[in-house]
Amino acid sequence: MDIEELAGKLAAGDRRALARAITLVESRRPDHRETATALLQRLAQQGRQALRLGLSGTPGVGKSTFIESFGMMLTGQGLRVAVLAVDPSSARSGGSILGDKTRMERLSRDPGAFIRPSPSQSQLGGVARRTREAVALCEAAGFDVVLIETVGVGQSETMVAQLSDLFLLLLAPAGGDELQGVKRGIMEMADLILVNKADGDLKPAAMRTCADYAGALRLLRRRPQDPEGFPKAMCVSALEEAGLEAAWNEMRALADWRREAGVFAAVRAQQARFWFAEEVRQGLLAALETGAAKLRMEALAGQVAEGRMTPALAAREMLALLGAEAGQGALPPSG
Ligand SMILES: Nc1nc2c(ncn2[C@@H]2O[C@H](COP(=O)(O)OP(=O)(O)OP(=O)(O)O)[C@@H](O)[C@H]2O)c(=O)[nH]1
Ligand SMILES: [Mg+2]
Repeated sequence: MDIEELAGKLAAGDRRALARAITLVESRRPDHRETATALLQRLAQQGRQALRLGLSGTPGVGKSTFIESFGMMLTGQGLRVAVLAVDPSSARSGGSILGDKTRMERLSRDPGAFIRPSPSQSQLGGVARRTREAVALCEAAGFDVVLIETVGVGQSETMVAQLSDLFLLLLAPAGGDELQGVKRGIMEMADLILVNKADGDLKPAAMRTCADYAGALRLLRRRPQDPEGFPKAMCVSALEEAGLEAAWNEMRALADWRREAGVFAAVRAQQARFWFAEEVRQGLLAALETGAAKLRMEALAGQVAEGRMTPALAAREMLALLGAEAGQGALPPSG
């Protein structure tokens, strides 16, 4: 595969080239991985930037419906929108994939939009890298907004927050008067809380929920990356396409403020550091899984069990071996 040609087509916004490049970064084949790494390094020099929006919410809260309405609104303004999904396979049932096809039907046919469903079967480390690289590819292809969706389970939110410029939390109107079981850590990551389904019979409950969250957000410690009034809670209706422009205006206002305050670039730099360290960790773990490493590990374990080596000494030997292997470019599989 010719990297120059692929990079050229990507820069021209060719969607088929984008799809091919994403398939390349998803591949586990070592030669593909090498090409992907070279391609990404080449594209990084171009420095094109999209606004990266992370979107999280529990199943059924309306993520797909929101992405469709919000995405259509953005393409209607002439913006190009890419949608990526982050779903560790365990979180995703077959039914909702089918549901997505109908719920994002209009957006998936929109020439200004690109939707990449999440491939199944992966561990979080692989998902993280694949998504991060797909984001970079979408940016290189000139998309203005990249939406990264995740179901609110486990660590995937932290991961998506580390990939985004703005993190949006989608909530449903609460039944009673207590706040939904949103973990404090997730609240603290949110830049904008969107209470969805603020329509019909649900509207009063949505407005109460929104007020509750606005109150809860005010109690959180002020973050250096926020101007006055952020993070914010707002009501939207993805179904009736209400409140979406207002939400977009808030996102833009926040992003503009952060750019001017130098926060935007600083956060991206911190994220790059985070992912570098993460890659190193993943690389070491992968090096531990090679056949040779497993054999050596077993041999050393035997020595330790027989009392001929201390655990510390054996571990030191093992780590020295892993370091040499990881350093030789034994790249971990990406899946
Ligand atoms: N009343 C109302 N219903 C909505 C709204 N948005 C979504 N829904 C409904 O909520 C249900 C779930 O919507 P989805 O968009 O599939 O939710 P999701 O968060 O993508 O769900 P998963 O993909 O399973 O995680 C569907 O029946 C939608 O029609 C809204 O703004 N108002
Ligand atoms: Mg969905």
